[in-house]
Amino acid sequence: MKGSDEYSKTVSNHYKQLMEYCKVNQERLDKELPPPREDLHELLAQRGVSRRDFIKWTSIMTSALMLPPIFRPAVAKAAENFSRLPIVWLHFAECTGCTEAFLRSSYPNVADVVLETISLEYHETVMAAAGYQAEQNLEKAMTDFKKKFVCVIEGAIPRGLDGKYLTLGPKGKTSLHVAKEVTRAAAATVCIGACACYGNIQAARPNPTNSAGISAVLGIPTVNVAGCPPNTVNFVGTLLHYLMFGGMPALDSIGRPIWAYGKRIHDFCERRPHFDAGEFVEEWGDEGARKGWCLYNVGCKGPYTFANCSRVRFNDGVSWPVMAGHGCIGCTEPGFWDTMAPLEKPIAEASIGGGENTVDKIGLALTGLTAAGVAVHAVASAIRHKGKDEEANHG
Ligand code: FSX
Ligand code: SF4
Ligand code: F3S
Repeated sequence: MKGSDEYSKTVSNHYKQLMEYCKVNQERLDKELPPPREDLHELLAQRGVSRRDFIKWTSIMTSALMLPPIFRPAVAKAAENFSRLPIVWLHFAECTGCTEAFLRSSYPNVADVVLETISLEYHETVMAAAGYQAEQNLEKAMTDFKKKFVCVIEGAIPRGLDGKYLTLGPKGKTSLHVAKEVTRAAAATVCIGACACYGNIQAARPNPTNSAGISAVLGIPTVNVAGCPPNTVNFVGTLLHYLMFGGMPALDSIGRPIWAYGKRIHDFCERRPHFDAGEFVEEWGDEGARKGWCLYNVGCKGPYTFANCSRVRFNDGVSWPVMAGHGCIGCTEPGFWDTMAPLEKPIAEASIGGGENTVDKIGLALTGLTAAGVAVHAVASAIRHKGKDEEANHG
């Protein structure tokens, strides 16, 4: 009993200190960031989103970020400050599905309205400027908000032919050149989507353009909001964290925020009881499919995939791939087109039947690897921050 009291006291003191840190940081940002471009509450009212929905959403985001309820007002303040954070959003080799996923919700929810307030200094899909004017806007944003803006990158970088597979703007700069230039001037770089994180479809075998993700190409640390496309909650949560604590959240060994990508899909899946009971869909449309049984035998890669899809779902919690009836294809994992193939069959046919054991062993091994990766990352970051300045990190 005494031990558990001690533990509660330690935890509560830890959160009090974190809260203090958050307050100091939010006060600093209040002084440093440009004034709000939008009044979030006015915009929420205009879009028909109630105050009650906003409060409910801040509670959901607080727990999604693995923070106790005392942080709810700080999350609300960070959301109100969203429009003050300058963002430069670059597009490289990708399908623009990430941007589309964020812009195309059928009805506005709180996260959509918060995203609507975002201060996009440069975003090729939504900005009116083109050609030289667009390039000037980018240069102006990099100067006006030097080391204060967040660079968001969607898409991989083709390295083949000295980067000439992808050129941008009237001067024909390669994506390699633009990425180096902009990330050097940014306070932080957030990769949105599997393409910018790890190369994705562009880098799938045989990868004729020699494409890869931003961190691998530039040798800089990036925050990887993985998924194809990623969940809006994971992007908004990452920026909320930045606006609360002045830095990016803790990352796993491959750059993904642990609060969003720290757990396996399989361990929170609503079909999991059927997996444990050995009840599997064997082919599309069979009786098992109608009964909502486990999709492992038709290729679900949930046991090998780390993400919060089964917990937070998509489109305001409406659904997610497995709920819609198709297995997870592992889109938050590096190289999933190659490593998770065939997408509609189990990776190892031999594991069917004895699957339970095998899959759980793989899951445990992966969990162990991620935990080890987290520890390695923490040590590596500490060394990096001790020994090098930010410029050096940008290589
Ligand atoms: Fe990639 Fe995003 Fe998949 Fe597409 O742009 S993560 S191909 S949804 O759009 O980068
Ligand atoms: Fe859910 Fe897929 Fe795991 Fe089955 S294998 S329980 S469908 S995540
Ligand atoms: Fe991707 Fe699997 Fe989630 S396919 S969206 S990680 S359920």
